[in-house]
Amino acid sequence: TEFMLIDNIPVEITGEKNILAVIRKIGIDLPTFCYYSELSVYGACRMCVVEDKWGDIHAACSTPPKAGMEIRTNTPRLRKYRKMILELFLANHCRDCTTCEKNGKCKLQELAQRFGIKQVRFNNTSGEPNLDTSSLCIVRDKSKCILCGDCVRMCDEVQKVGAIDFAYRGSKMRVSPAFDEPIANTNCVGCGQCAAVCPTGAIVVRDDTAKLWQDISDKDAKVVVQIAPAVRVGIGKEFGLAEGENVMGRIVAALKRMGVDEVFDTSTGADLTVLEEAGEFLAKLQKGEKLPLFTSCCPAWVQFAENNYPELMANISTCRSPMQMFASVLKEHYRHSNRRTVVVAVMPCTAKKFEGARDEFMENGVRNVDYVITTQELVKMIREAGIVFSEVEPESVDMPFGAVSGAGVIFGVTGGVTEAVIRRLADDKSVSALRALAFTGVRGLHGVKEASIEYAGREVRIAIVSGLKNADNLIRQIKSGEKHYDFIEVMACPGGCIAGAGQPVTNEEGRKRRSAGLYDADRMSSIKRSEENPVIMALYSGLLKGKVHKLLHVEYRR
Ligand code: HC1
Ligand code: SF4
Repeated sequence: TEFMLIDNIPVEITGEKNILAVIRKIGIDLPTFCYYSELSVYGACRMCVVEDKWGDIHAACSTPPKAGMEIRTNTPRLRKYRKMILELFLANHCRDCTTCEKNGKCKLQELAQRFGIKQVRFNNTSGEPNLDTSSLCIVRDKSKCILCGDCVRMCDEVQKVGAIDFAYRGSKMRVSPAFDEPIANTNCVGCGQCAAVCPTGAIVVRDDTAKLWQDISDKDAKVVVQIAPAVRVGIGKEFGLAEGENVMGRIVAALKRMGVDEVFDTSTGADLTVLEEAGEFLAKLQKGEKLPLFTSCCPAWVQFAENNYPELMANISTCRSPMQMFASVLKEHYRHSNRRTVVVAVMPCTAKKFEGARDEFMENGVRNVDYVITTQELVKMIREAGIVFSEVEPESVDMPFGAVSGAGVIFGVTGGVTEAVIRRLADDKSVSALRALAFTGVRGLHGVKEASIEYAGREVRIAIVSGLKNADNLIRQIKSGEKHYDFIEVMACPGGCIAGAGQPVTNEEGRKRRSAGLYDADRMSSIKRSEENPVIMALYSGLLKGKVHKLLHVEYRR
């Protein structure tokens, strides 16, 4: 075994790529702006500096550990250095902190406080807020960017989109889309992952809460809310509950207290998706039509395919996403209501804001989903309403759509859609067969998974990817003939919707807990398969009669 000394403590080196990881292992929270273990090392912010025994200074993120190394993390020189860096950042940063979207969650604010910055010795050169509000999903404010490049690397390395990059040099350097275009005019797919890693308020999720407050207070509006699967396990921690705890009942109750009329579960929509998508897959399989079939519930993925692989659109399921299926059902159901029906979706996702606004999902100029509120926005509304979330008594969702299956709930984690569809396809409906599905390779948070099942005497090959770069790689392998699949699930956010950019930001451990929260909900659900959901059966024999294609399917045109 190899050791190094950190602040005189011997620490074992166990394959860490840099000394930052070794330092954090012993409970020292070395500050960084530009380091994420899942992104490449950029080494620009210099906050993670350490001193060696000769007094030389190194950035811990870009220095590999060596046996016998002696490192100090907290010397007077390092403290002075860090303060200086922070002051330089602050000098070039619009400091309207009290009205900033990121107030209270900003890394710069946090570190300035932690290092006791009371004044900044340099003139402020940032200017006024400088907003790009062109995207329906995210808002950029150039005046708050500290050039850490986290967004640039996320967009390029994890999402393979590359919508933003560094432009200009020296003191003019900034992060920007090519040719300084508004972000909406680029190939941005609205996944919001750049906002999820931005340490300041330079990229944030678009805030649509004002619309909801307004509709709630409008007596002529009937406000109907649907809640996505992943939201229930992503929100509790914000209110002091355990990360990953399923708080669906509290969310329903909080929304009711805020004044919304009806609350439903998007998992009901997911059950519809399972039946439709399984049907579509079987039809293709039996007719020998072109496979693979790609899932279509992730709007960032759909847009990515439209931008980069238009020829694949014929392979993407025609199923609307659960959110859109449920919304068209809801609008149909309340068609004759004497009030204007406003369908709001609470989603873990920023791209859903874009999906809801697509032309394909409008009827007579009216959107099926009137607007989307992310989990983060819901948190703000609950706080604004003064609701003490941890003390709210849970309530159930409303009738007549008040039933969901466990299959519909696990949609929120990578592999969930696939498992739900396989449950539908499996001939063997026994409990043990259902349990065995969990071990076919569909579960877990890996970015690329493979599984295979037997169906009607043949092998069905399945791939499950999250993170668009993983999707891109897979598509290349398919095109080159290296890989063959029949069914492919794609989610843009690494880990699936539980790690959506609309959720409160979390880490790997948090993603595991959220995922476990959804599988727990499935285990506790007495309805495991979508086809066993009585609401779905009633819909097919009622409201959906003769309208399945119109309400549940879509042809993307762009
Ligand atoms: Fe998702 Fe979906 S699972 S896309 O991740 O298919 O957003 O949670 O609502 O529509 O159901 C998101 C989550 C969500 C849809 C469903
Ligand atoms: Fe890139 Fe996603 Fe951010 Fe758009 S929203 S700039 S695609 S990371």
